[in-house]
Amino acid sequence: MSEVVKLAVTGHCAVITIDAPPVNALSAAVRRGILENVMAANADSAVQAIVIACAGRTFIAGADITEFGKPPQPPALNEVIEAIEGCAKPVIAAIHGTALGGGLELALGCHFRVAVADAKHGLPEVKLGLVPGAGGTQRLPRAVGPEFGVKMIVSGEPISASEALEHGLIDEIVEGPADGAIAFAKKVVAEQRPLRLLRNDDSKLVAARADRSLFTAAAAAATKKNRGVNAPLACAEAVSWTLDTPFDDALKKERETFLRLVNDDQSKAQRHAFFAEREAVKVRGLPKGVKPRPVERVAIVGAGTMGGGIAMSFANAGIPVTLIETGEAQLTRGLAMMQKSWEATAARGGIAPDEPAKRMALIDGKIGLDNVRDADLVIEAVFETMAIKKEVFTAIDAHAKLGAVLATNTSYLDINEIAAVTERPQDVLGMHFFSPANVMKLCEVVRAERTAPDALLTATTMANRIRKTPVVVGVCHGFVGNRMLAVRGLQGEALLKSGALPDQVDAVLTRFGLPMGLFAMGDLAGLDIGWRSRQDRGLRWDIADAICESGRLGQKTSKGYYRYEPGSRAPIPDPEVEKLIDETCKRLGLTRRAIGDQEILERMIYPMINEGARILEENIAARPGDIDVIWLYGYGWPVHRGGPMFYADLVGLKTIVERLEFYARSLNEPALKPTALLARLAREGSSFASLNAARTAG
Ligand code: T1G
Repeated sequence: MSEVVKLAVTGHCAVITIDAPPVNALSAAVRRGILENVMAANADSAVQAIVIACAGRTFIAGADITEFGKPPQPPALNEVIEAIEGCAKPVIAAIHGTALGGGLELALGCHFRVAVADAKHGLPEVKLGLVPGAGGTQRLPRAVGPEFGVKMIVSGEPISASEALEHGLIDEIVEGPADGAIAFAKKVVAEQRPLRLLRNDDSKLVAARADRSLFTAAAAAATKKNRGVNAPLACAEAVSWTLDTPFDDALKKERETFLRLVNDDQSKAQRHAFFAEREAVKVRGLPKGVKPRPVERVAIVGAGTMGGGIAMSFANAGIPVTLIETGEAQLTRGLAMMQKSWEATAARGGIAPDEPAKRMALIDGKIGLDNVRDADLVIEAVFETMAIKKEVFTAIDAHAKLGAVLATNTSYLDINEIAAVTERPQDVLGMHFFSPANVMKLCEVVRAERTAPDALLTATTMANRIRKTPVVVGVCHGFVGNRMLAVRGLQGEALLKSGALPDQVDAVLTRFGLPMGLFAMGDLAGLDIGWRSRQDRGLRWDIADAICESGRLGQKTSKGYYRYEPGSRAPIPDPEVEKLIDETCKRLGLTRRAIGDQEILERMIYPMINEGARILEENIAARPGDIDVIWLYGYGWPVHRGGPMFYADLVGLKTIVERLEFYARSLNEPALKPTALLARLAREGSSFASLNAARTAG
């Protein structure tokens, strides 16, 4: 008898219940248990209908992703689904929580589907670099039509129960999943409803079969922005088989496609990202039993772009915020920016029309730092200079309640130094959000030397509560993300001196899959930020400084590394910049040369990987996967490439070490020499994945 799947017969209805926490994933044991119990119920003459339900928080949330890449264990999911579909008695799926992937595919093999009102239904395989591999590409379009089906499968986004009912994915919305399903089953039996096998129901395919353009337009719309990513196109192609390929043949092709993709590096990268994100939020090294402090109200100091975005993130999660500024004008401007942003989202249908007012009501605008007094968590987001941060933290320390967690949103500065101006360094830490703070998922939670464990846990818990991805990092200049970004920026400057131009470097990075190139991003953020930071630290970057000294500060001055037409953000290569680069290099006695794209890619990415290894050596990040998560969610690293450290394993650490040694020598740049950790892993034929496994929370 199965440990994870139970059968109970009440009246003439068999209820098969899957109980495999945390998400009832379709492990081999679950598949076996379902098959055994479906066969038993089907063979039991007293049973007139079969309900498949789940215990715990959700219906089956998919195949067990931890089994991928291992030898498949019988029974295959397709076999289980075909047994359900072939039952002589009605089989009803009782959906609650999230019916995803193989879970929804199993429900699609049932003759009927009912769901509770807040259930979600989706085929998110594309987010793992896959196609649905158990008939989803063929059954879902037969339930909802190929145009809506291709949109669901290519986006991977779940739909609500009401949408599922509207599109014919489910038959009824019920109160309690199992009880509702039993009641529905009794109706089906009483009415002697014919069993609906989606494999035999082509009624929703007729229109698109008659006019294929209906489908091709939907497929084109769904796949338009997936450059260089395999799964979305494969998903669209698989759905197209509903129009011209017999069901069983299409199922075979779907399986072949799935097996091809599951062994593809892109899917391995996306599965790595899935688990790395879940690993990163587990804070290592905390004493047993430590609990987060309660947080009812948050105070944000500073209503600028970052402060406003952070305040929005908390209000989005329904948490009251005191937004503090020093002057009325700044406060009014900050509140207006938030109101405008929410209204724009509501206008796009992103939130309900009454949400902007509800969320604004959660924001209490105040003048004066004494207003931090009621907050359990204070987040400072003021000007990025140490003097101002210290002044603000001295005032916060004087007014904040005992036990409040005091966080700074600094991007670079030394939090130990900030903590030292307070009487409570144990309550001080960093919460480094990424702009735009109400959109970007990443929050680097910076653990200072004296940060108390429960203060740290409070910050990561609150980041999770506002749907951010918190990654705990240590104190150093730039923590993890910006420290690696600075290394890339230095190489960008060096590449211009070697002979590349901004648009060539940026094109290599955007073709790699990054949302923006290095120089275009500098123009967007403002080149004076880096310029001031270099001046603070007595550093000179000849070309970057010459660009700034000529008044080219980026988009805000309509010119930086590029020029910009009035009202446009599109970067246009500017001969003036090429001239300035040439003049600077001549003045330095440098001879520029043609640079190949491969050299640009290597000199952009490999030094970042090297810096990531250095960060791991210094324990500024706990795991290589944490660094990947930081780059995936803070800088838009393409998820189908898994993150810088995952990508390093794909390239091979030995190759990276050899190339770094070559550039260190040929460019006479000792800083490019491989770090000890990277050299050791390469020498041992090891990988960051092995380091990840060794450092993953027990
Ligand atoms: N397999 C294995 N473990 C899983 C899992 C899965 N499908 N989904 C979640 N987990 C683990 C997760 O690692 C974490 O573990 C715990 O469950 C809680 O997850 C044949 C081939 C369901 C919306 O892509 O989207 O079906 O860290 O922290 O925020 O065509 O999990 O606690 O040890 O995310 O409440 C398709 C993936 C698979 C769904 C719940 N399905 N999961 O979110 O909890 S491919 C998916 C999710 C497939 C078929 C194909 C979310 C969730 P730990 P969590 P959550």
